[in-house]
Amino acid sequence: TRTPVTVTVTGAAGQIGYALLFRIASGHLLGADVPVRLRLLEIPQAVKAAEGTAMELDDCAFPLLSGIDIFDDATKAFDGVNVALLVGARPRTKGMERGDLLEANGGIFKPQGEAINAGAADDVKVLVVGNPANTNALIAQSHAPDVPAERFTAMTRLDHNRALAQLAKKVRGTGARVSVADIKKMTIWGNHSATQYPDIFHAEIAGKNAAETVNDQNWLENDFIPTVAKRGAAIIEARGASSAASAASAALNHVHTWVNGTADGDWTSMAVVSDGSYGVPEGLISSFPVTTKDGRWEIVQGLDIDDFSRARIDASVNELSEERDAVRKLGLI
Ligand code: NAX
Repeated sequence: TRTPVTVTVTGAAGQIGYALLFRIASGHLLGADVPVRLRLLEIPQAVKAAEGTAMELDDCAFPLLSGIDIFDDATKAFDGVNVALLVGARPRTKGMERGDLLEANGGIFKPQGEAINAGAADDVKVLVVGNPANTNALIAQSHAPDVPAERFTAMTRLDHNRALAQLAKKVRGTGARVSVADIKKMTIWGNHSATQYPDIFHAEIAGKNAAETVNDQNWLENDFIPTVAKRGAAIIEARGASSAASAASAALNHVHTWVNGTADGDWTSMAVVSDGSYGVPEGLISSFPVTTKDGRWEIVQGLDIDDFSRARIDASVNELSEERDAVRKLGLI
């Protein structure tokens, strides 16, 4: 039998945590043949709720789940971690300025970065889901100098999946039989925020260029891009609560793809540390088209970026630069 993989989930008692843990324990994170050990991190007030979830996990009798431990101490929670899912974050509340939000999250992601640096396994992979995800990942990464920077990533896979769904819907509206599985090479660029740029100019639908197939610039600018970028707000409006199951599903997809690789002829979107590709300043954690293989990611190179795309990528990357400047000023990185 295989040695269990240690998976630490922060914010385990939250709504994404509840949608995530049962699927991790049933093999959707790493595969149906990989046993997992869960380590849950919560704030002291939410430990009891996390214990309740752990009771339910026990009651599922998942064959792959080899144990659950619950902590309110990051150093203990990240000890020996192979896959770290950083979901818990400080939400923006009424009257909170952006600086306050960044500072509050710095108070969470700095110590978590330090704890990962101190105790994580050599092969640790980190996914930050908690918002502002890109900048929270940057804060954690900057406090983990002994962990290679490329192991810190932030989630734009939900945006990627939303873009696949919207594009498939549009093409089906023209009478074509298209499923999300027929769409390859979708890209989300930039920040996981309303400035993100979902790019269909390199995407393919059943082997044909997606932008040419759709051939509707008005839809692209005034429907597709804003619908994808503002989908989180639309879900809150409809459901009365923010995206949870879809966010959990995307987190599973992100890690599964990172570990198991992208298919030939396809790529995915991940926010990863920039090496300067496509003019994105080195060191920013920005979303790119990436391929993965053997547990490593690589930014897809050589794509033509036209003026329309350039302006949108630059706008989102500028926002990331501003967030980096703000957390620098606050002494958080
Ligand atoms: P909830 O408020 O339901 O849960 C958050 C949990 O985190 C709470 O149980 C809280 O006690 C815990 N927590 C807070 N500080 C902690 C700390 N220092 N250590 C450990 N746990 C801590 O939020 P939920 O709906 O689960 O969302 C979690 C995060 O995901 C939010 O920041 C949210 O904005 C973000 N999202 C990110 C998405 C993405 O695509 N990157 C999409 C979905 C989601 O909005």
